[in-house]
Amino acid sequence: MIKCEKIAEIFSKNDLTFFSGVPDSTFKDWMKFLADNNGTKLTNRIAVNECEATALAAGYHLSTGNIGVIYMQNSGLGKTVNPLTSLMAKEVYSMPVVLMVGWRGEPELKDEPQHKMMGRVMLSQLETLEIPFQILPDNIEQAQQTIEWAKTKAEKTQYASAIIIKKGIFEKYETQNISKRKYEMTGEQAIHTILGGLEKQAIIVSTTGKTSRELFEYRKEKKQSHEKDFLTVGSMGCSASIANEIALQKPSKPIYVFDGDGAALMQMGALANIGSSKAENLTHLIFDNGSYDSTGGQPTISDNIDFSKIALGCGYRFASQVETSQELIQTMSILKNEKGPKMVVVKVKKGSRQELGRPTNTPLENKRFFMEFLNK
Ligand SMILES: Cc1ncc(C[n+]2csc(CCOP(=O)(O)OP(=O)(O)O)c2C)c(N)n1
Repeated sequence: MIKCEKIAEIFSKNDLTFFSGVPDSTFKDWMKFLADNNGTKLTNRIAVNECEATALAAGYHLSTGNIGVIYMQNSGLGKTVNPLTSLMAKEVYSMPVVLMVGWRGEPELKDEPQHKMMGRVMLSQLETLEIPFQILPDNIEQAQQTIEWAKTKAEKTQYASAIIIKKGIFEKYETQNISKRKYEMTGEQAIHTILGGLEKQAIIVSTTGKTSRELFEYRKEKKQSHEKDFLTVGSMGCSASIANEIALQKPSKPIYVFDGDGAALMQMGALANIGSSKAENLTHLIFDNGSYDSTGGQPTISDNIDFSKIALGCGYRFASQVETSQELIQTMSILKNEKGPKMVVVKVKKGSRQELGRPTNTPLENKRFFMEFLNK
């Protein structure tokens, strides 16, 4: 395993001091280290999505002449394709950048279904994009060579090179700067409070990560079936759009989105479409824990923005923010008399149960039962 401090030194020595991206659990300790800053000269700009991170690296290069590093889970590689091919490519502005890509779904290793395909095609996708890559070795001397290689390659080609990060490479790092956000409920408590008062027919589309896992566990614990829930196990940021179209297609059914702040930020443009399409039966709940909890609790920028004002500005008919269970119960009851699209931002604590399970149904089973229920 590699110590985060050592890797930071190597990056610094190579003038790779600008980092931007969306977190991944394969390098969560490195992310925690970056977030703390630790007196290093490294800048960490957590981006709302990987496309934005690439654009930030372009802005960094234009203003300093230096090379930025963009980090991502391989699920985010697709989001970089447009700026890589139409901004950074040699035929266009020819800009150097180093990608740090977390390898989820590595063939032969156990991983969740949403990572399998990307894990299988990732290396050939990099080849198609003409991006040379090396896998970060699990030893500091060789890791140093890989980082130097990536920097030199990007410099020489004035385009991208990539370092692939396998699971378990970084040594454990404990966050020093503990979040000072204090809210009454956890995300799971808020989910339980809401589910206790929803209509029997309510349909839920939940976001990737812990929210879907908590929803699944709730149903299991209450011995309820899972047919009313569509668990978006991947496709971060897409749940609200999936739910919006379902709401438009099924106007007589109450449709709820269980979203995360990171996911809502990732595809914030979707709010404009939801607001414009005016589905009266759509309620968008954002469990705002100020972090990417599912990938290690790295901070999001949600505390700087007001989702409910943005929703109203986009045309939602109702939007509110709550911080306590009492406010949540009151708001959920007021909501019933309001027309959608509606949004409730639920400010919650960071963190979840250690022993939180994962859905035991396959995505295909989830889809089949959900479609049967939706079309009954
Ligand atoms: C395009 C893309 N980038 C990154 C990820 C990795 N990822 C999975 S869940 C998650 C965090 C989601 O944060 P949020 O929506 O705030 O929900 P929370 O985890 O806090 O419950 C991230 C970054 C991903 N799945 N897809």
